[in-house]
Amino acid sequence: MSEIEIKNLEQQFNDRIANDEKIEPKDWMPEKYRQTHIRQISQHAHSEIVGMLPEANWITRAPSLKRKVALLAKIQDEAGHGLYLYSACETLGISREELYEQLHSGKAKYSSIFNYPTLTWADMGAIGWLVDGAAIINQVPLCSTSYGPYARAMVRVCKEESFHQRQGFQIMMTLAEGTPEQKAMAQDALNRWWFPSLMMLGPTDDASVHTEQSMKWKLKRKTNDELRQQFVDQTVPQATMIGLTIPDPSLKWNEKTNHYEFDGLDWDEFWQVVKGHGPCNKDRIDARKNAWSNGKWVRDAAMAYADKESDKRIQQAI
Ligand code: BYC
Repeated sequence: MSEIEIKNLEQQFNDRIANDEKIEPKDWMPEKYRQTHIRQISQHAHSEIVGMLPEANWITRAPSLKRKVALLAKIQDEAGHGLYLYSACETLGISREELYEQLHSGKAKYSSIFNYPTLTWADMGAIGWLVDGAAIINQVPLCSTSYGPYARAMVRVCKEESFHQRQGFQIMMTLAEGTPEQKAMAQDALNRWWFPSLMMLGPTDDASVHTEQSMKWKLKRKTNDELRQQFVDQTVPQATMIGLTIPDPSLKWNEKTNHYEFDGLDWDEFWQVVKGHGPCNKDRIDARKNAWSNGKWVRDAAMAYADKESDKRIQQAI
């Protein structure tokens, strides 16, 4: 293709983005747009799948049948989200095997938040309330992201995340209204999950290498700091309502800006976790690698069955 032809295609592509048109898998797109989407969508898919592990730790210890059923349903939803997202990513020309290989080898990232341990039942409440709460704030704008398959996947994901957030908040509310020991357990979970949940929304805008380009392509519709502020403004009143204290002594309402001021994020800790040195990084990747190798016989059996069925159809057609 000549340089002029490429320039024309780029111009048409930029016009479509400016007009809020969706880009579809067979449309022409700049190579960097394709690669950036593979990076973000795959990272998102991996986060959903790895994100099942901290909660799976509590399935057998849920305090009642009702809680167990709700937790199981939530974890199964996360598996579904991972599958829609892997499928959306495959439309960009990368195979499922390559995506898993990137996760297992450490080439692809997944969300920092899932490298923290789940120590008590209250952590199931804190994850639903705070982690899924932060995820909704991040993902609602992604429903209008420019790449069609990603945007459509996010619509259903966001509906399910709302249920997850409510089930988490309901667990926290019940504990906060319970015995002093139960309330202390809820407060302890909030203390441990608050800052990692804020940092999950990504580095500050001045340290974010991808935001500027991703905003231009309408892959991201809000910056990391905008999302973080929205999360704090939304969540602080919820904590107050159930009688829990946000573990940030500098937190205060600013009447002029109509926003909370907050502090206390440990970015050194964040980058350590992102680089693989968090409390559970090794366990999480080992669990995914084991699931992949233990599932080989299932994949082989499914392929053998598909081949047999295909042979049968060919025989019938002859
Ligand atoms: N953890 O330039 P930046 C869920 C990396 S799952 C690890 O700001 P970007 C759930 C970033 O990749 C929800 N790494 O990047 C599941 C980049 O490194 P690379 C997961 C992080 O992409 C189960 C570098 O730092 N959500 O809800 O513009 C149970 C510079 O960052 C993190 C998504 O994946 C992090 N937290 O913005 C419960 C949403 N943050 O790639 C709940 C989709 C940044 O250059 N993703 N990095 O090596 C996004 O919206 C964006 O990718 C982010 C980061 C806002 C996360």
